[in-house]
Amino acid sequence: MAFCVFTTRSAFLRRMATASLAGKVRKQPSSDMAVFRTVFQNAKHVVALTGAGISAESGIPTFRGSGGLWRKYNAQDIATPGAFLANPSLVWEFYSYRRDLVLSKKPNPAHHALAKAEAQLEAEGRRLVVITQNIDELHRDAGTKNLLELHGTLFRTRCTNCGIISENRASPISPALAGKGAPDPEVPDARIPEQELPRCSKCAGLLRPHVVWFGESLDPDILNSAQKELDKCDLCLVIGTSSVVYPAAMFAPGVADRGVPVAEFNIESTPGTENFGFHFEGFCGSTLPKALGV
Ligand code: BJW
Ligand code: ZN
Repeated sequence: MAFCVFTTRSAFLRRMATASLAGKVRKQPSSDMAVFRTVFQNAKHVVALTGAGISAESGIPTFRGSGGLWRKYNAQDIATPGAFLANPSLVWEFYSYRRDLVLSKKPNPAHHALAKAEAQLEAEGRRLVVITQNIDELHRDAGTKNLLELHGTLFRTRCTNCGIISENRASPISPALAGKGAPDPEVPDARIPEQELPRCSKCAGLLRPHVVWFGESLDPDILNSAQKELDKCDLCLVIGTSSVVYPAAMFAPGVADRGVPVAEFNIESTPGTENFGFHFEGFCGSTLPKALGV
């Protein structure tokens, strides 16, 4: 087996960057920022896949872990069609609380870094697109233009009767939800009658949040667009996601499988980490601006 000695740091960096560009994914992900920077500077088409962790430093709780509890419920137990069918009042309280919380929050340096990088790359004839699982619209607020929102948004409703989708940023979204939705575990369920929950202005049907719950299909157009970006990208960033929810969880491993470098930014390892060439542990509000040089 050939034994190779790199005489200078820059020779080593060049070799590593070439290896990464050639798609060699090592078992132990690298945390070498200088090597990543070289890969980033050479990339023509970057996909950033984001999850709840990118908004954590804006003060929005993540979905899993201790922050994911609302009252005594796991957030993932309420984000289901079954929960809405059984208790639409409870589910609307949960979403009403999150709408109000998000309306009071701003994008953080990680959101801004992606938006700035997109603009910089575009000026150089390169491309960066954000595929987000988040429903908080903070990427839009930061100025990201190339954006695919896989799981919908908190600020659209869909009528369960006629299917119409509408923008809605009202607070409260219906008078009966005013002051409701407090996350304290002692707060009792408001048990709002269905007629007083948000209703359709066209047909008076019950509205629901236009988000994707467990067991529901993602919008096929958005999914197709995401797949096209993933197929074409030559660098993928995976930021603040636990990589456990499908189909998003298979996006980055799929990119890595075709030999494209993938860099994960998270405060901890995830089930995806071992598939990726780079792992930058820490708050993405600090690591990402450094990595993108913005
Ligand atoms: C930081 C940080 C900082 C913190 N800096 N990092 C294949 C196999 C097995 C199951 C399935 C499968 N295909 C489909 C399924 C079923 C299901 C699924 O995936 N289940 C798994 C749990 C096993 N998927 C679906 O049902 C999807 N539908 C579908 O595929 O339809 C077809 C089909 C259906 C059924 C069977 C087969 C096929 C729909 C999924 C919809 C997900 N919806 C939600 C709710 C949206 C609305 C809402 O928000 O209320 O989306 S669930 C929830 O999870 C939300 C999130 O977008 C999503 C992902 O969570 P995310 O973003 O990763 O957040 P967290 O909290 O998990 O992680 C945060 C991370 O940040 C952590 O790693 C932290 O360490 C990190 N972090 N601070 C950097 N400062
Ligand atoms: Zn309607």
